[in-house]
Amino acid sequence: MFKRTLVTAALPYANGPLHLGHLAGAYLPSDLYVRYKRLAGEDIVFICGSDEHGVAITIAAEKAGVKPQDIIDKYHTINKKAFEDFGIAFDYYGRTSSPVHHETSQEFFTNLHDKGIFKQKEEEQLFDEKAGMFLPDRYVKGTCPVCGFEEAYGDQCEKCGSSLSPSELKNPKSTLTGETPILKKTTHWYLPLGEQQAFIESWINTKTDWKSNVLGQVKSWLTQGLADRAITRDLNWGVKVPLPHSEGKVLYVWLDAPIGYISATKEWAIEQGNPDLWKTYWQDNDTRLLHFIGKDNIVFHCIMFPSILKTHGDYILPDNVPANEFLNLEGKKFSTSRGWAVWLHEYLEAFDADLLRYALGSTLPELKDGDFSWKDFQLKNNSELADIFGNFIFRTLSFVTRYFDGKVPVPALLNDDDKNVLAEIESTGKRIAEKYERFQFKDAIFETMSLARLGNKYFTDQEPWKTRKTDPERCATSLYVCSQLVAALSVYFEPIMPSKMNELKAQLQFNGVKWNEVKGELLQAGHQLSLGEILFAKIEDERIDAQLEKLHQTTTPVSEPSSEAINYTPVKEAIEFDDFAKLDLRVGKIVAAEAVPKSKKLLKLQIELGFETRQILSGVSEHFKPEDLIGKKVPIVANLKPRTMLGLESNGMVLFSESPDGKLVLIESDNLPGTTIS
Ligand code: B3M
Ligand code: ZN
Repeated sequence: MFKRTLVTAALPYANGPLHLGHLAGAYLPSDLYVRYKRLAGEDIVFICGSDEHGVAITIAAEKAGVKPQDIIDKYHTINKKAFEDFGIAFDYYGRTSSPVHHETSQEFFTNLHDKGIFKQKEEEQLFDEKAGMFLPDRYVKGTCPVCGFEEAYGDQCEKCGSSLSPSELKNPKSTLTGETPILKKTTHWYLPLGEQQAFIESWINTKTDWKSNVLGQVKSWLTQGLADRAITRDLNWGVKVPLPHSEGKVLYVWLDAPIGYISATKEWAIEQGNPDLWKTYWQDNDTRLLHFIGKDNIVFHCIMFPSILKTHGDYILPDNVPANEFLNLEGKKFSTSRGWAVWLHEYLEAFDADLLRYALGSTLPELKDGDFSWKDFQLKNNSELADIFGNFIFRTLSFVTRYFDGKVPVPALLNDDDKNVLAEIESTGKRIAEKYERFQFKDAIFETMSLARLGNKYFTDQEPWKTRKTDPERCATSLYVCSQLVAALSVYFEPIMPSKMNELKAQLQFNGVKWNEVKGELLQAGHQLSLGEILFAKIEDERIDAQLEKLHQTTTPVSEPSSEAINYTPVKEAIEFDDFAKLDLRVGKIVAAEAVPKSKKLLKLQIELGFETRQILSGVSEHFKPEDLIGKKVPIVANLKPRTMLGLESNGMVLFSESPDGKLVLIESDNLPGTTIS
């Protein structure tokens, strides 16, 4: 039996806003768990923070044309607030740029280095001479050796999914300058994970209660065999390698990020006025450590970080890593770059946090990928929250208000139905608790709603609107029972919908109780209620349609304020069909793109049309970098007479769409190059 629990939720990169996929992976499940445990009266601390290192940050800065510090400051603030607004109740939300974190990570590195754990290797890596820097994997693009995709990254081909190393790419190019990188010698430190294989295997074998999706992934890594992992990088952003002669080298972000859980706990302890308190949560065997993450982080939390903690020696290892699978959106993968996402801060402008907590919680991707759709969100809200739970609350409270002066009625003799329903309060509470303990949050939510369903049915069956006249004692007794049920639900629903339940408790004039005190009489006869506003209203189709429309229109991650009126360009004068038919529109694939020297606007594009490749000049360099366009399949006016600009021939025209703020947006096609558009 553990005396206390430390819960961590994956530290989101501070390189962009949070979307619903993030919430469904790590944050909503961990928050449900922590809120439930707090209600159960257990000692639990909940830690998270921003992951502010690595190329995720430097690439975002590069793209925005600002410094990494600007990016992390911006998104740390936005994400911290979005979490608060969504009701994620961290005890501490840290950030890995903090001095405490840099010190803690360096201490880990030094500790392991002094123990002689690391291997030092000299090797050749790609170097961009123009930019004067070694290129992280993500800064190299080239042709995938497996499938021939020309836009593969140095670490992965997004077309065929192969893991790559930058030296495997054919025709590698630096994404910073477009130059072909050279190979240059550099020294790095490696964590020889192979030496930990036996330990990890025997440790994982004790974890019989872990989720099957997590164990499956870990075992497949182990079957492949653990290899050396480089834990340093040539980069000027991150935690500096604390060794002499290591200028320009930082810790690999996946070495320092999980240590961020520890540094954030240290900062929390300082805030508590008890700076050593963090040790109780990280170094005492009576503490249960849980990492909530998404499935792409499993190897780091189940193999790499435990190896580091174990080798250091002073730390406990995770008791469980309840990782979730991925959430899709309307049947498609979330994609930040394509704007296929529902951003949390934008959701919160339109609807209450709690409605999403309920709807998303009911479809969490616990063992397999899940899907969020707006129609489903509406259905969950309307037919469960409004029609069942909300209806039951409102019927009960308004009836008591109207016919019993707002006071919980005095019950007469309880019959079997009453007793059965009251007994369900405690037994449902136990069933829900069991689900929480096993990280089965979807089921926990389902069980919780089933008690509301039971209450609603009981109310209907009891027909108090009739018994009020025919059998006043029965009427009073049934409303007494309903009042107890509503009070119980106000506790059981608290982890799921904390702010709505605060409103409900205010209407009940009820302070709430601990989880296992939800039984017997929660509201005494005569207790005064205070009916307030309806808690769950229906969501009309228009509001859902507006969200769907927005989703299909949005092409950039953070969309412009929705209130912004669009000035549509008037439709041009009508033309004859024959005029239109003269146009030859085709799908063309941009296979090369480069700036035209001495021109501010022009890009020189090579367009493959299947039957030929031709050159088109396009005045779009203020909107796209050449590398943003390569590989894209776009509409082309194929029969425009060739023109010469700045001494270069342009044979055709690429079509773009212009957004209200004057930005050009790609119109992409899935069809083959050369196919017609009509
Ligand atoms: N920032 C990756 C991610 O957001 C990473 C998690 C770190 S947890 C220590 O998927
Ligand atoms: Zn590939």
